[in-house]
Amino acid sequence: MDGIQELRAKYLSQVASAEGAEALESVRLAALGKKGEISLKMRELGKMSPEERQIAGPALNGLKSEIDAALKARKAAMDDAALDERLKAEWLDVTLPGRARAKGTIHPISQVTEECAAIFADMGFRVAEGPQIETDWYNFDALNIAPEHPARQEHDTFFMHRAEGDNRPPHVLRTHTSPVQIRALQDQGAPIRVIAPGRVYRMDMDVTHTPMFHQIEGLAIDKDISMANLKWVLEEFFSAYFGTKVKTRFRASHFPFTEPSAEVDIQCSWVGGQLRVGEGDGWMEVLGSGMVHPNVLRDGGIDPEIWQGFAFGMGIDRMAMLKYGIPDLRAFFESDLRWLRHYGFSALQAPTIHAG
Ligand code: 2NL
Repeated sequence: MDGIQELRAKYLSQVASAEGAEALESVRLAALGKKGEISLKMRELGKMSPEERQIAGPALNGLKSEIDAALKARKAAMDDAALDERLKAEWLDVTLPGRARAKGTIHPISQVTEECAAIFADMGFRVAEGPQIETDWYNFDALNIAPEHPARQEHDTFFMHRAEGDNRPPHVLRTHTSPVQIRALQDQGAPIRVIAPGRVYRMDMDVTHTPMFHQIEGLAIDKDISMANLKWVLEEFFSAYFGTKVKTRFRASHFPFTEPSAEVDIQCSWVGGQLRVGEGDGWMEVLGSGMVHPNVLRDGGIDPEIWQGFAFGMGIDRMAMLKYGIPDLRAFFESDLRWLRHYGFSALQAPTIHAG
């Protein structure tokens, strides 16, 4: 049949020179599409005589297959070339060093809380937790704090607002973590050994006070717990915390919730303007403590004729400053650098920890 060779040459050359998938598709449509040149020719087969058809039929079919194969081959070649391009362009050097990320560190208050909890855990104390919004019964009455005590005045404590006619018992932001220990005593009974770390709130704001701070209290109740046990536990604690033997000094004091009560100092000295804990003949007050008052034991649901024990409370913020080298509360507020160093702020160097 005339023209087959011409068609063949025309379309094979168009396939060979087509650039891109769209151009190739246009060639396919022009040759093999519904209205393509070869398709139209095939439609004409029906009008031919059987002899003519016997020649033209196979020739057109052969041409169709040949162009089809050429289209597929060209498509495959173009895909290969595109893949090669991508492989060249998207090359990744997996041997390059990673990009270092600035890491933060645990907050000093959290770190010190965990350190303290771990030391007391070794002496059999478990961590107890409780609400930061307390009833005034748990925060005050249960601790033998009389209604006329100054801490119970609006001036010193954050009282929750009550709408007119709301007769629920008054609630406060806890002023110490003692209520946590009352709840632990009620829930678990005696004997008991717990510590209660957490946030506490007092209406105080000046250069040495913030309205929210952190406290850790401890409570040990059994049948024959004494002040001697208290002194041993505290000396063990301070020595472990500061990493050096630390002596304690007890001074008689008064708290409504303990009787007798003692304020506890730790041994320290000042060398070249730097505080050194566990050295020398100076003393620094760090803690309040005593034997739990019988009224408080009763409020905790246990019989003071059978059970007795000690309790203590100290400030976590202060303990953090002492250990991480902030000499007094004012330095904490005036010098952020030491805290930033502790946080691992990358422009600064590692913290220097000194004790003893
Ligand atoms: C201080 C004084 C203290 C307590 C806290 C306490 C708890 C219960 C019963 C009796 Cl459940 N006492 N806690 C006892 C003595 C002192 O803290 O000046 N802290 C910084």
